[in-house]
Amino acid sequence: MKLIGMLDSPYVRRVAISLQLLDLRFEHQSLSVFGGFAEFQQINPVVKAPTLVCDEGAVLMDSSLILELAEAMAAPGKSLLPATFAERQHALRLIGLALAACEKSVQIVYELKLRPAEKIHAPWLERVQGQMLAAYTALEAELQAQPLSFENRGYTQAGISTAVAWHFTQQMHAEMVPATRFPALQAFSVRAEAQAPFMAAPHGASTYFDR
Ligand SMILES: N[C@@H](CCC(=O)N[C@@H](CS)C(=O)NCC(=O)O)C(=O)O
Repeated sequence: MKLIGMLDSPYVRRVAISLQLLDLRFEHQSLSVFGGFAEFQQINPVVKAPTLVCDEGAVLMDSSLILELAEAMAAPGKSLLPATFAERQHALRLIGLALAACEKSVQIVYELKLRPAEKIHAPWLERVQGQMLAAYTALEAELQAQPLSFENRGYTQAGISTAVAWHFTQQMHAEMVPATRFPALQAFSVRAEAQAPFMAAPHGASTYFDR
């Protein structure tokens, strides 16, 4: 199967890291939804990153749906989601907060980089910034109450999505979300970025390389 999209997208990155941890082999094509729009259209006319081209030919999009398929493809007993109800509920809350933080961070990028300066709508930008901060404030409180960990290869989708979201926002909008105000998230992110599956899929324009 082939994962399409650039690793500067937190959605593409969470999929690239998760596929490795689920022991699912994949090729990666680092294609931009902007600079590579026409080429992307040939693969997926909707031009959404990530796109997954399955071995059977199906073209999937949306990171959570791709990860749902990946969980179904993984060997029995291999999963990034906890099995018990209480732990699953907690994991889904963290993943939801991380995805909301990603969505708001990406909206801010589009607002600031795609629109001409005179067309930026300040009230909308303020609202989205507030939502992004609310998501990180809630995530920080969750991590303070119950720390996430990668010790003993304890990778979970909640951990991956939280770490990827935080790193993305720090790359794009560090001034809006000062790391000093979110010490648990910052410390967890530093540990996550030092892990092999994260280093193999670094934020940016490069291609995931199967080492
Ligand atoms: N909910 C989607 C969001 C994916 C998304 O918005 N990706 C961006 C790149 S970061 C994209 O495809 N942008 C192009 C567009 O929406 O036109 C997911 O989880 O995959």
